[in-house]
Amino acid sequence: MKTTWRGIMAEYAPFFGSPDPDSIVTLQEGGTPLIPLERIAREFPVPVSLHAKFEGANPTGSFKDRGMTLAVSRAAARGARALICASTGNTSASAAAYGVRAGLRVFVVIPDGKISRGKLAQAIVHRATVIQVEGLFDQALSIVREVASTHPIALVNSVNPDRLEGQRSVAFEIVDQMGSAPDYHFLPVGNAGNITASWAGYRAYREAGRLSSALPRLMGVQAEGAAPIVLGHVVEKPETVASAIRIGNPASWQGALDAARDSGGTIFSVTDEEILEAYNLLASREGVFCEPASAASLAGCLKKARAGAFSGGESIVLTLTGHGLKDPDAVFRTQTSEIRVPARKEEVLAVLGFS
Ligand code: AN7
Repeated sequence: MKTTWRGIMAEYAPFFGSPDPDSIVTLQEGGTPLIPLERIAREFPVPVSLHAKFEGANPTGSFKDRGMTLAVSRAAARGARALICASTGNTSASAAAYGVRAGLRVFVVIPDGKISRGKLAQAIVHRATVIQVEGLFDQALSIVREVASTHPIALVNSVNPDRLEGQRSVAFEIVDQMGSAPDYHFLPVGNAGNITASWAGYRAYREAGRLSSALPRLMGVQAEGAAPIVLGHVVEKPETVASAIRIGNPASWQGALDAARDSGGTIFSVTDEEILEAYNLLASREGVFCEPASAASLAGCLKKARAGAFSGGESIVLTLTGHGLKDPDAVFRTQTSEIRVPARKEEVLAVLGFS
């Protein structure tokens, strides 16, 4: 058989303590495409090189798989029988898949009625026990943290350091794909684990001698209605169309601030309208379908471009954190669907403009 991508723990083994291959629980996550966005780049006021790291191409459709392979492998090796997480959807989908692969029971605690249907379907199909709490993600997270600290069940939220350790791999791959780090790396910020991990990844790669160019500026983008880090205080009632990042009290708050400060980047917010504009632009101009939260990265980049932040020639990477199929309702909420005609060739030709 041809050599295939073996998943991040095998591909970047020295960065993960060179694990015994038999101990790895993997769905061959990572190895995701770095897609040029030339049509969108042409709209920028100055020429830039723009790429999307399409994390929707991971096995469960989001970047969470990078951390889950580590967290579940190590939990299983320690003899865990069950996993628990709180989630806005993607973590639960990933935990459910990796958990079942390791033969563990999985419990997911989600905010009532607010997670997208695709993600809920994943948790259900992998036989996780889904517990909806009548409250927000932040409440769900504090409940599972308490439960896991006092009961024999492994917590696989990003407060588990194994998760962030695995999520560093996105930076390794970007450097390998580009041959250097980009000047700017934009990504959505919810619980703030991913920006913390991406920054740690670039630094680890440089310390290991695998990145000789400068480190990128990390540009974290929150949704305006769920922007605690930007505001500098907890948001009691976060609201945004981007349900994945509807989080009012991020666990890795300090990590995000450090990443932005130490890299010379920033954390700022965009409106839901800007998120949806970017979401539609990616799908309709580039053929790239990501979920709304993911498009916050492009929305933020466009906002900076329009404000004159780039002088020309910069290389920019956007993390598109999750696949658009996670949340198909987001499409139908804003766009009309099919054209209906009687089942005759003439009717179809008329729509094609050939009559
Ligand atoms: C598509 O699944 O928090 O800032 O519980 O699903 O690392 O939290 C998801 C977060 C961005 C934010 N994009 O990343 C969960 C959860 C998508 C996401 C984020 C999430 P972090």
